[in-house]
Amino acid sequence: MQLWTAATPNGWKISIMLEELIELGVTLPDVTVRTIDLQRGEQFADDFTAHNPNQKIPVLIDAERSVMESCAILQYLGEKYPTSLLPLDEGRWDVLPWVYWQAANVGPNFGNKLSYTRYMDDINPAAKAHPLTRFGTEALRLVKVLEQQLERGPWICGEQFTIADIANYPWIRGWKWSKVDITPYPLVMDWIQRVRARPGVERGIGYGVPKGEIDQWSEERKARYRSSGSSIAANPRSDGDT
Ligand SMILES: N[C@@H](CCC(=O)N[C@@H](CS)C(=O)NCC(=O)O)C(=O)O
Repeated sequence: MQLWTAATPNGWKISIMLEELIELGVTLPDVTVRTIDLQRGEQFADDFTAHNPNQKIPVLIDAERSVMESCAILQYLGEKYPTSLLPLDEGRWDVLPWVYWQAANVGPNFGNKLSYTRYMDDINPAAKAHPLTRFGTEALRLVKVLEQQLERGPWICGEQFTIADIANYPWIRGWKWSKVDITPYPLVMDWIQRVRARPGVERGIGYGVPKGEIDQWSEERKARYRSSGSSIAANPRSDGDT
């Protein structure tokens, strides 16, 4: 099995998943992790595009099958290696809607808020005002929805830690980087600590990041992400032309 990924929220979903499966006693096949250099545009290369026409990480390659979209990969692994991370009976309908919710809402809104907050220095502030308000307001509304959901139990879907927690955590944990102030939401703040305390999560968010920078990036790394973010956020390529 191969995982083509990078040290970003969508990439960490899959590394957390692999490590959580190992925590649950699953014997995985050998997984080769290939780090894709997004700044250099490796996602536009022909070999990458052949596995993911959408030209974004992560991609899972399992023999003849290539799976794109981080949440689809979570479901693929959850179904292939059945554990409490994804019930395969009726209970999957408690979990999958929150995975789709992340893909359709949390990822795009936190991602766009992050882009306008950190990566678009060359756009004049007046032009950024509307998207900043729009994505910031919606990101906060989603955090409020999460706060209400967490009234039902310690994890997003109740008593079990599932792929819904894995899908949402990497984006929500980056609230300071996205400048989405979640501090008025104590259940979300506690949930972040609870997820972070899991050994599988600790190892998963360590993929592609030096040990000392798992929770706090160095200034040099922040600057690197800022510069790669601005070129990636404005990159229209989809023709494999590097
Ligand atoms: N919906 C996709 C989003 C993937 C995505 O946006 N990946 C980013 C990194 S987090 C990427 O590859 N960006 C490179 C680019 O846009 O050129 C998923 O969940 O897999």
